[in-house]
Amino acid sequence: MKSYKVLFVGSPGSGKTTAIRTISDVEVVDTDTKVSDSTIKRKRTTTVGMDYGKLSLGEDSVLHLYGTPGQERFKFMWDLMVSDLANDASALILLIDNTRNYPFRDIDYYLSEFWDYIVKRHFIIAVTRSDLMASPNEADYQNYLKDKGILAPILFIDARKSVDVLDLVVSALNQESDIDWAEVLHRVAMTELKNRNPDPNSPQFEWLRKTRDVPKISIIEAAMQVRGISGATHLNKEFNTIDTSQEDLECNNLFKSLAKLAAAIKSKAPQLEPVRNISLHAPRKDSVSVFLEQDQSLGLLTLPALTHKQIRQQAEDLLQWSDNVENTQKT
Ligand SMILES: Nc1nc2c(ncn2[C@@H]2O[C@H](COP(=O)(O)OP(=O)(O)OP(=O)(O)O)[C@@H](O)[C@H]2O)c(=O)[nH]1
Ligand SMILES: [Mg+2]
Repeated sequence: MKSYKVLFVGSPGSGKTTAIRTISDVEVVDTDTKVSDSTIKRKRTTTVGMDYGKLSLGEDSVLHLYGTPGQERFKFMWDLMVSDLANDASALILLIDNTRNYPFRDIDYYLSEFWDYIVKRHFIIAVTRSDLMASPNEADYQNYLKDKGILAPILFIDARKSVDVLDLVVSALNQESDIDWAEVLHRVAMTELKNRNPDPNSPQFEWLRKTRDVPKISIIEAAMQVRGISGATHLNKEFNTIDTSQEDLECNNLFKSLAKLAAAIKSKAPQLEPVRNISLHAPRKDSVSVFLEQDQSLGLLTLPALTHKQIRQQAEDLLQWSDNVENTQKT
């Protein structure tokens, strides 16, 4: 039996679990858990263990599909998977969510995180959720990669559609000419119509079960699990504290003042773009940053080692997970 492996990586909500579920012959063991108790703007669950699925490619070959958890706080899993389970994978598929604030920045981030892994394997970029946000378009992505000197196929897909995900897999395994892709496609389409049975013999099954039991956590708890963040405060639209890790009242008040400053700038200089982030940096001290959205703000105290770009990436990830505050308070 010939066996192939591909690894899916990408930002939270980019569709890794969905893609694997869409084409797997076996039920994908559910290691998703509800996202934080200040809940969810983009989706209700996130992967905490990993995704594993399996697709038969004919009588004597099989494809194993692995997906990493997207959230930074589960990053230890990335290293574990890259060095172990998916070390002999032949391709890395990077899913990019086109609705995120800076999809190109996501590409840069994953390129640098997985560079050593990528250079030895097929590398494919798949852009998801472009039905919800059309820009950047295919040409934009191609130009961006060309400028960076990266040669990688770019596919625009809907991770919920088996045909689209299979296209990705075909591209990932394109050197394997002895696979009857038409047959695989037909079978996957048929399976979509049937109920799928769990495969209790899968060696990952037991392992995955063990990784399931993760308590629900809030945006503040999630923030505190990110390397380099030493304090966090979540503010509502009126700049009142929803939740905080900070005992230090002075620092909390500083977050509030910075958030209010942004509002003041907006009212005093309406011709300017609204300020979305204010940061105070001192070379050897913790940085104080506030990230503002329409209905909420997140204040972060971060160690000097973290660059501003890293802090921003973390704040974006965290904020994209928390529901707008009005909704949260209603429910
Ligand atoms: N509209 C739209 N929705 C999509 C598309 N691809 C995926 N989705 C949806 O986006 C969500 C993606 O969620 P997941 O598959 O859980 O994302 P993930 O990458 O596993 O996220 P983490 O486990 O948190 O890292 C699901 O609700 C999908 O149904 C797409 O192309 N268009
Ligand atoms: Mg997932």
